[in-house]
Amino acid sequence: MNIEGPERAARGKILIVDDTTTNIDILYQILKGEFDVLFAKSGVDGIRMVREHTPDLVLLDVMMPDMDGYEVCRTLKQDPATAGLPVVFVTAMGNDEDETRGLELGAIDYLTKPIRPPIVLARVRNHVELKHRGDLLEQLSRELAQKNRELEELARQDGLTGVSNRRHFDESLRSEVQRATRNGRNLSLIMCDIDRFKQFNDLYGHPAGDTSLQLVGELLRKSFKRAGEVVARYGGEEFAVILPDTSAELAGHLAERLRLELMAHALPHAHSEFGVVTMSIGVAGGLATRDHGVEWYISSADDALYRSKAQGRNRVSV
Ligand code: GH3
Ligand code: MG
Ligand code: MG
Ligand code: MG
Repeated sequence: MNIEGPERAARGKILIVDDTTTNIDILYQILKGEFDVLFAKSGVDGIRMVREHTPDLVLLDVMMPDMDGYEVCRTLKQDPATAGLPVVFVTAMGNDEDETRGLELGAIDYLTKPIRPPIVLARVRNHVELKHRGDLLEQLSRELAQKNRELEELARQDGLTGVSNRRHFDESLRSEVQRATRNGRNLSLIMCDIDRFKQFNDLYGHPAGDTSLQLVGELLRKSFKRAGEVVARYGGEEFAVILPDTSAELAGHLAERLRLELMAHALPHAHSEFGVVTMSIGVAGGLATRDHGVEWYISSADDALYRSKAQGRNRVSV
């Protein structure tokens, strides 16, 4: 982004808060040529206008009847939404104590009367310029943070199917096993492998194979979207699902439903004994304990998957 961009070109917006009309008018005359000028005649009104109009700078009188300038400044600085707004005191109270107090409350500047117009104008210009630069930096860092989040999200995804990739799966399983062990909770793992997929590719071509993988990924994503559930592409045509707080029995039912849903999609597969694309599924689960670590989940789900293959494919083993 260009630091000389549109934000820079916008006129600064100044809010004058002063209970005396003459003071407002003097400042208005100095600033009106270069800035949009708003005014409020009491501290309470001033704070309301800051929230409504988000000015770039506040010129704040100290002595006002209901709520003095120090109190206004303190209020603005305490609210995160207005804390970054530069406050400049403009006051007849010119002794060191008053000025110190104003600056210690967070004011960026302290101008004493009588007002010297060129000095006021030059200082206001500088403060508004700094405020604009600060705003721009803040916006940039927000955009960067957003981009960063998007990149992190991408780094967790499998490029073809959009489900989690193997790396994210490994991390998630490790932390879920730890969590379930610590809290004595159920945890289940589902492993799915598409049946006769090599033949599918050979018969229909690799691009059609990719499309089928995408469909299976989408089916899995739709089936397991509760918070904490992780759907991942474990390898080529293998998918895995982590199910926190889920018993093996329930995971088995969910896996069976998934198997049937894929069959219902009826993707033709002429070289399969079922005529359509199917998958074999293995489920491992139960209470996580010290004996049931990450390796146990993986090898148990793998063993169950192997049984499904050996017993004729297109089935779920727990
Ligand atoms: P089984 O029923 O025993 O699982 O047989 P299978 O053919 O599915 O198993 P095998 O492991 O022999 O073959 C897996 C095939 O999956 C091989 C490969 O062509 C295919 N495959 C793996 N990754 C991809 C991919 O990203 N895109 C496509 N189109 N095919 C893939
Ligand atoms: Mg006053
Ligand atoms: Mg395989
Ligand atoms: Mg396979």
